[in-house]
Amino acid sequence: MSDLRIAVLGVGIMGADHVARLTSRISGARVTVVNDYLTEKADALAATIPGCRSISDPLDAIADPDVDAVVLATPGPTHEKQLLACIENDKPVLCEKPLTTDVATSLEVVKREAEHHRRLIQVGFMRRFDREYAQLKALLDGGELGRALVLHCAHRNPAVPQSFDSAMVVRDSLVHEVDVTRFLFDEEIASIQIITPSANPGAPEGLADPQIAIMRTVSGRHVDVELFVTTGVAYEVRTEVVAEKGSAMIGLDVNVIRKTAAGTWGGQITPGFRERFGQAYDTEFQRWVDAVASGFNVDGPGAWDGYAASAVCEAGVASLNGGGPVEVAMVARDSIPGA
Ligand code: ISE
Repeated sequence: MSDLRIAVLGVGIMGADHVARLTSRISGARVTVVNDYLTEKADALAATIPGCRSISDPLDAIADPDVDAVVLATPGPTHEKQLLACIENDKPVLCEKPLTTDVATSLEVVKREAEHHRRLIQVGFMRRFDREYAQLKALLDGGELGRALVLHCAHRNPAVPQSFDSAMVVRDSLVHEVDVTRFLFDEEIASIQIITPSANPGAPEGLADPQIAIMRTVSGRHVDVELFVTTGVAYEVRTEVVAEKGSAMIGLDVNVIRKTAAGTWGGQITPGFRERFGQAYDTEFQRWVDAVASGFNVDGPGAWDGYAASAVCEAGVASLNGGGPVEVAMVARDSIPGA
């Protein structure tokens, strides 16, 4: 079979990473088109890849006959239009989170895909493809620990861009634990509260950091998440499940532990999410390419998962602004046939 021809839209840090992985580590695919609002950037990248062109209009890139499938690494506010164009052109798409930036447009995308009668959209919640998360999921599904009752998470970033505001801690960072909760517990989240303790003096003025998220699932299970995005130290993502017959933790980030003649003991910190989740991104992309090649198009979280995450984050931002727990407003999945 010939290689899948892929257009990568948005070639900032993540998009350029995806171009590199598709070009060098993923089999069965090649990048034929790149696009970015910074046209020179896309032109320069295209020039380094044999058989690749830069197309300046994202919708033209999606419709191009030399493109079988699309990767969206563009800014969130552009996703709705680009996802709808993928549906109109019947092209499978792997869309970096968020699906869209608000609940109404996310729901619209879910409906339009359902009306199309062919699943096309996968959302880039890459943690589901991380070896440790996959092992944790298998452990829970295997039943050895009994019913999972509580999830404790920590999500720490050494730093975030200057443009990061308090709501982005919810929409950009917590969104991963929202998806992890739904993935591990196989149920929707019913309510969320965001607590803002004393801010880190090192955080930019006005950024509520750290934040504590408390979520409750529909069946009443408890989830807490410490979000701290300006630690100045390392990238740390820890997840502990406490269940009826035991507990399990991932993300201790223990690689090689050394003792040195200088009298030191320890290992190396992980600097960022691209290093921590590099394997997860590679596995996600290989499985997506294989799924598209086999006609299934989606092998992982889909449009519904993107919509559910948007709904929880919207409630999270309302709690951040208002203080108390906020109920998550979602339509019932079976009210949209095919979703
Ligand atoms: C970033 O956008 C990501 O997706 C990372 O996985 C997350 O850890 C980080 O907090 C976000 O800003």
